[in-house]
Amino acid sequence: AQKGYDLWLQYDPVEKDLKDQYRGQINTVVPYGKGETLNVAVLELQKAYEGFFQKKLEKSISIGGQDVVIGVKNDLPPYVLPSVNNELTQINSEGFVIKKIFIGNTPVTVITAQSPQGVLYGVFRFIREIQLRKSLENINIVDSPKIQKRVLNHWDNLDRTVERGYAGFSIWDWHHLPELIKPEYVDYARANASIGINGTVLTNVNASSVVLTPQYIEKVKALADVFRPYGIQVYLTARFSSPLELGDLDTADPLNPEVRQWWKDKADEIYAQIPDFGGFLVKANSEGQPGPNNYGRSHVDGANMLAEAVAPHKGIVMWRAFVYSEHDPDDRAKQAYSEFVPFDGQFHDNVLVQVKNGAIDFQPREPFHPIFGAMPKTPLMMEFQITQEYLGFSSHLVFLPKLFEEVLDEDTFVQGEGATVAKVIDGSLNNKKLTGMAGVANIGTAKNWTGHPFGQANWYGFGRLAWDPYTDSEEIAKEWLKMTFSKDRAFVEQMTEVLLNSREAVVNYMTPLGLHHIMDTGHHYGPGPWVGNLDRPEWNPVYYHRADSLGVGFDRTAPGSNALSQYAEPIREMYSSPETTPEKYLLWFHHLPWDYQMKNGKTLWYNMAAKYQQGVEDVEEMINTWNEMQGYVDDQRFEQTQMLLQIQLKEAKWWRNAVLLYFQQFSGMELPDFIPEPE
Ligand code: GCW
Repeated sequence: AQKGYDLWLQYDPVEKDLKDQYRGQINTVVPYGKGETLNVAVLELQKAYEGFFQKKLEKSISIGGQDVVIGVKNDLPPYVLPSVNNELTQINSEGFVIKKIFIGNTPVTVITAQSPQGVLYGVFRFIREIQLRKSLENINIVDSPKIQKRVLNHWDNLDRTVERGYAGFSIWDWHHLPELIKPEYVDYARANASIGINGTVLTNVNASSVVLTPQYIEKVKALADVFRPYGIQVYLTARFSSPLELGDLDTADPLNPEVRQWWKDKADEIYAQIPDFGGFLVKANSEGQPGPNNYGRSHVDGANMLAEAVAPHKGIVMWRAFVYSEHDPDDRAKQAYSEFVPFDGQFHDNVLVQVKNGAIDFQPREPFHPIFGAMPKTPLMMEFQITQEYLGFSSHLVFLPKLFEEVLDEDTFVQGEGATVAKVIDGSLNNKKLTGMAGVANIGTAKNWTGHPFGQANWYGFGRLAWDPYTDSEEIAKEWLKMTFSKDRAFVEQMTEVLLNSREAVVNYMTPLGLHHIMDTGHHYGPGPWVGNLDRPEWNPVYYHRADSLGVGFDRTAPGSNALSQYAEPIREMYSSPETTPEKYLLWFHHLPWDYQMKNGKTLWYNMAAKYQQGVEDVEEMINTWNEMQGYVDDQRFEQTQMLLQIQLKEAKWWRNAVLLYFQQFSGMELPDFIPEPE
């Protein structure tokens, strides 16, 4: 069988010397309460136990020594409650408490929460503690998610192709739904619940209105029924022109009463089938998608209309800020901010404005999006891309939590120092009542879900950061490696280094020093800095690097596009001069001469070459380390990764050679000696 299907939920036998110790802490499971979420929690614990100890975990109805008591607070027996009451006051509706307590002289482990979902998260956490070989002896964990809506965005089409998907086809088998429920659906839900993901948008943001027909709503309901026990809400993308396409209306104008009624009716129809339907995700007036602007209306008009339709059902609208158009050729990076910031405070309470992490498009590195911090009265949702559209698809090993962490940790300075992006997103900066984080999924029909075995780490890491955006990416790397491959120290330490360096490696060999969007066009795979013939100026790599004989880079300071003015002080001032701009963002904000002298005293040209070379060497190092890991990993994943790393090395060289040779025409400078002759 193909390795990797079980993701990080491999419940392999616990080592002999630890087995008794762990088993001694888990006698039977004693569930209190009822309901399908509690049921799946018990089942998961039993499944894990059986894997760890090859023995069935019995259920009992009364508490004995070393039992695991699970249930929501209100269902627990009165003699258990006092020992966890204090902890229960510290958690939110989805948080949990895992605590070793004594009832008289009887030691038991309690897993409790305010809601069944919290209990399920607690059970998964308890299992993880065993997977990570942590002690259960005096276990006392109190944890709550810091962000409310933790959702995957599937860019899955109804014909099962996946936009920017590199792991096969869509896992949603629409053709056989609603009757055929595949085991994958359950395992998908388990995996998501195990990391706290509580929502999934099933369909592509480039949406088809067909999914809103009764025939499809029935299919969506079938999936929602599978996911519900796992605390996962289902969302759909809403194509703005749906009333035209499905509703016999001749307009989709959001201020037209018939259109408004159409959406209300549509929402009612969906909620009649799926009472806990999450709501809509909308891409409007972006890349040719229809939207309120088509009728001379604003994003607020559009978003609020949909928000009103789902509000009676407690639904939300996630309205994307990813907008740019060919009519504003000056600088694409500025457009979302200029279009959205003036509307701050005008969106309804159940609208989240969903903003990509950077102002261009999911590049290997971008400065944080200037909208973060600039809309204090509007709930803003982070959109990360887990699928590697611009980062080597599923061929390259890139550990994205490092990228996500970098963005979340950036200081927007909007209210003085310490106003990090994470604080904008978790709502703490401006007391936002609705919070969210979205990740564009990298999941498909590949037998290991993500194509590249290490792509799983990015799904896992996204979930962990959506739960707690302050989590250290190093911790995530270690957890994932231990649960996915091996707990051996030597393996974990060396591979953690590989994961943590892999993000900088891809930046080095693709777009160092603030370069961006120089991938070949359309598919975005491999280098294409020379492309300049596409109709829309902002789709051309030459638009972004602006190389000429005088220099390279995009001047976004005042004399240039002045996109920099969208950031707060002191960023604005610091980045206005190349000397005080972090070198990682240098060419994002400045157009500089090829012989511009950098901090190390060498020229820009030299440094650029050095970065590309470094990127290649980074991959070589990854390969060397991986080759030493053979003893820790099954042959299948070992060899698969080994072969994929060879692709990555070949392509790192491709990038280096292509970009440097292309830019050399402009720089007219010699390549430094460390760049090898082409093979
Ligand atoms: O990243 C770009 C992609 C498009 C995508 C768009 C978006 C779904 O190239 O494929 O469309 O962004 O995020 O809407």
